[in-house]
Amino acid sequence: LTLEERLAAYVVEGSKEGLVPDLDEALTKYAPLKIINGPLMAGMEEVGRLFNNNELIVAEVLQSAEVMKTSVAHLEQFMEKTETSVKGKIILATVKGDVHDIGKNLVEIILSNNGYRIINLGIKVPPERIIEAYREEKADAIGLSGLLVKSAQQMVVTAQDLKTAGIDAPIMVGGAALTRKFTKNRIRPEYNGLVLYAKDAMDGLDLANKLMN
Ligand code: B1M
Repeated sequence: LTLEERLAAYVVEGSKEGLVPDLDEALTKYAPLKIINGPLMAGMEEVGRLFNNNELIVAEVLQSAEVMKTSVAHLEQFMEKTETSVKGKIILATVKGDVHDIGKNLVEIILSNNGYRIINLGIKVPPERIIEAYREEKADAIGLSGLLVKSAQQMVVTAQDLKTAGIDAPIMVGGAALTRKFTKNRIRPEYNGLVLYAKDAMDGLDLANKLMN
């Protein structure tokens, strides 16, 4: 197998044997984020496909998630960091009912490496908790992540609850089941502030930078 194929295979097989040396070798060729978005994400896509076809069970997908998390944790130290004063404070949460957090945590890493203070509320976060944290932290924006189809609907509910609570701070939404169109047609009409769709973590950073300028 080529290096790229091996990296994808660690994720698919949920195996860490030899992972770190291969990540280090990949770092001599690619930037950390390229490794994540390239071979590691390709592995995750394959895991999703196999899982969908009932060829993997949840326990195996969890092991794949572990490999992804270990990889991201190893690569993080090599990511570019900008030493700026804090550009803004952003609340981040995976919405109620959803446990997927790899993408959200990647967004946290990218934003915090680029001058943002992130309040990461974790997974399965109900709207009440987001409202409370927003008020406590006096945050500049709120980031919602969710991968399940039902999470997209939960984002609509969250936006409605934030609106009812009188909050109109910008919201950034992202995650696999979400689309720009759903964001525009279904979430935006339920909210008084800006609702921005981010297709990936770098897009999230670009949007945050535009917002704060
Ligand atoms: Co689950 N899962 N899972 N899963 N899982 C999916 C999402 C699924 C598509 C797999 C499939 O069937 N093909 C499917 C969803 C179906 C649907 O609703 N359409 C699914 C399912 C069904 C489930 C369960 C229901 C399975 C079950 O129990 N029967 C269950 C759900 C439990 C729950 O949430 N209540 C479940 C559980 C799990 C595990 C726990 C085993 C594990 C998660 C571990 C963890 O996160 N700690 C898991 C995994 C790993 C996946 C797949 C395989 C991979 C997800 C991932 O981590 N991708 C996934 C299939 C797939 O996506 N290929 C799948 C890598 C990550 C970096 O990408 O999160 O998309 P992603 O983030 C991207 C962008 O989306 C974006 O930036 C990132 C890239 O830069 N982004 C943002 C994300 N959030 C953002 C927020 C932003 C900005 C950008 O701003 C705020």
